[in-house]
Amino acid sequence: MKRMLSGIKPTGQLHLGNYIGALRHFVEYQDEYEMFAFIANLHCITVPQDPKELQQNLRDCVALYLACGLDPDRANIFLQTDVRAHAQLGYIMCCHTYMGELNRMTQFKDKMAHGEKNLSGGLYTYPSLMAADILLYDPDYVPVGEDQKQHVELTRDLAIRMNNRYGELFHVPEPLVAKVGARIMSLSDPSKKMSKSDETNKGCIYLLDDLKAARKKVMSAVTDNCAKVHFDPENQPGISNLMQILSSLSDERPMADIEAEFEGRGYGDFKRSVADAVCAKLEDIQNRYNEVLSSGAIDRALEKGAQRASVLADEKLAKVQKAIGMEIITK
Ligand code: ATP
Ligand code: LTN
Repeated sequence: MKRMLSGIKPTGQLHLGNYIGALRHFVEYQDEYEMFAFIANLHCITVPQDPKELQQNLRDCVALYLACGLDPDRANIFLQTDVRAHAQLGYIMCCHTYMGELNRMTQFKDKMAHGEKNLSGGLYTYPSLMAADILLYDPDYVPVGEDQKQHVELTRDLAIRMNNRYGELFHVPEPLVAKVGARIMSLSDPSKKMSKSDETNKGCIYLLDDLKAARKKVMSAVTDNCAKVHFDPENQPGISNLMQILSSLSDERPMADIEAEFEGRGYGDFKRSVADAVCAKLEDIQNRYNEVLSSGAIDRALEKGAQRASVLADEKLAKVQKAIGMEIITK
């Protein structure tokens, strides 16, 4: 069985972009692949966090994994810090990453360009830690949204570099970026991706948003004056974004099908259909989220997942340290 791994960094509440770009694929693939889905809590602290809020976000993230349909009996769900090998291989990967490579990572470059002050060293080196997260498990595929593709490509470069230098250590993984929904845009500014750092709170639909509020965000989404439901991300970014949301939430319905349904109809009608699809999905997720919270399933899932993940991760770390010549007593 081929293996798949991915993680989410819950620096805030999970949103529809996280669901459509990443989480729903974890669920889809859990039968076909051996799935590792973890909560990247080490990555969370690359930016300042309030401890109470962070703890709540981490718990919510696991609850949402389960509520969205990840099943601990089929997928390995775990917290990054429960498997110590992540931090240790992360340091080793950092020592094999060139500063030039880190300087080219767009997420860090964007933050620098915005003139953000006091960025942490952890934020700068986090692609090396992400490489360790992945390479510890030799996955074949890493399902991610478009914004993370560059990091998986760096992971591939690092794996090849270390394999050439020390002998075959890592399987070289491939990013898996879906054709539709890999970059859901902000509803209030379709030139930016939907993100938890949205200050206006109008462009981002959180999975735990009140349904009325979510509907309102869809109904006030920025569109255009072309008066035509047509898929053209360049010239009609707002409408195309809503079409991607609708298609992703309705079994990848083809864009031509959506265009045909709304031909000659106003944007109001179209937005109502998108809002209905979004609210139906949120309601379903939120009902299950409430069940999960009161069931004790979170702790059980994390314990089981960490046990399985640790076996693979510890073995890989030992192999790497030995190959590098870092150990004195070799087993
Ligand atoms: P944010 O910008 O909201 O902070 P992020 O990408 O920094 O998100 P995560 O929450 O860890 O951090 O993202 C988890 C997964 O969700 C990643 O695979 C990421 O590519 C995907 N993702 C995030 N935002 C979007 C989006 N707007 N559209 C599609 N996929 C997304
Ligand atoms: N960097 C990712 C989260 C993440 C991840 C990973 C994703 C950390 N480690 C390994 C896939 C594989 C983010 O910020 N979204």
